[in-house]
Amino acid sequence: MENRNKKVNRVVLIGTGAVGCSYAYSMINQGVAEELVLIDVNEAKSEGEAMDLNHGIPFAPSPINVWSGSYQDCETADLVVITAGLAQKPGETRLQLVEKNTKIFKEIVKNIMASGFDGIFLVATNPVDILTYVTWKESGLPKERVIGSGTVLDSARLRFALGQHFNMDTRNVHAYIIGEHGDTELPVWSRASVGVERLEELPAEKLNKECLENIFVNVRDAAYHIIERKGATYYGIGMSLVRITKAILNNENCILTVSSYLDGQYGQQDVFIGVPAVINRGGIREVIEIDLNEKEKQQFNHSVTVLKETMKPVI
Ligand code: 6V0
Repeated sequence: MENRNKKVNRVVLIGTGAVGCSYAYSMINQGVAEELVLIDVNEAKSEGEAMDLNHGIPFAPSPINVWSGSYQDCETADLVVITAGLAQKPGETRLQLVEKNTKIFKEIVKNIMASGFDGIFLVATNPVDILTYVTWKESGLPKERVIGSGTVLDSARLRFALGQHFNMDTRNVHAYIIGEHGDTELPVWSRASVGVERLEELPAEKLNKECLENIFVNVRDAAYHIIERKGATYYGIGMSLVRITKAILNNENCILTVSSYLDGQYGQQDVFIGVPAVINRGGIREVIEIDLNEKEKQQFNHSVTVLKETMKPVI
């Protein structure tokens, strides 16, 4: 009789490329959901990935059903994660992908909604802020239930870099990157802290402005550096997506810099962009408005302008 009324958590993953599979692999290793459905336009690929992943399940922390499915499986899904589409080629910006991936997304979201899906969307495909907007528009779901990975990965990269600089556990580093997941993103130094010390109050011998700027530029350009070396980035984003998934399915009410719809916050309207938001089982509970300094405000507004300009031809 135990668990008679317990509903299992079902996650459907669309796109079993490098990012999708890194996500699936981390999901299994972290024991996050009970069901994981894999869908790809290349069916043989999603079938092969499901078979391979299943052979690791005896070593997973908890049981999980993984199979290669169809859009019909989205009907009862709690969460649909989209990592399908084209990736950046060396030297290509995320924004240059916009037209091709918007077309792919319109088709994918139509198929998902035709199943009767009524859960939460999590989008990772680039340019992520724009494709999150496309997903929201095409799905007709409430804005709270459409989430982009935003700058969660960028904030993780920043925390890692600061952790290295101070030789401190990244979990004790609090620092946010906000804005477009891309070239116009910005660090919110005014709110960053390591342990109990605010970064801005540290003496210059511990951290000077030039050093901070170098750390940020390396974080902002990390994808280019990785793509130059190995062709793509996927482990970091895979784990970032699992972090967001856990926040949703476990009703965590935790703060992550996801791509969220702005409806007046930060003085902006009608755009999805990376900002700190509280995430729980309902999706985005609330967007947190940081009191930015003048320079940060200008940079953030510039980021919004660039996104809106890029979006115009496809929306
Ligand atoms: P990949 O390895 O080429 O995988 C893409 C997958 O999508 C392939 O398996 C395709 O068959 C599949 N696909 C294409 N069209 C469709 C369709 N219509 N329906 C279903 N499946 C389809 O790319 P990779 O996994 O490396 O990257 C995926 C996306 O993630 C790209 O847009 C990247 O730019 C983006 N990233 C986003 C990051 C973030 O922080 N948000 C980080 C890294 C990559």
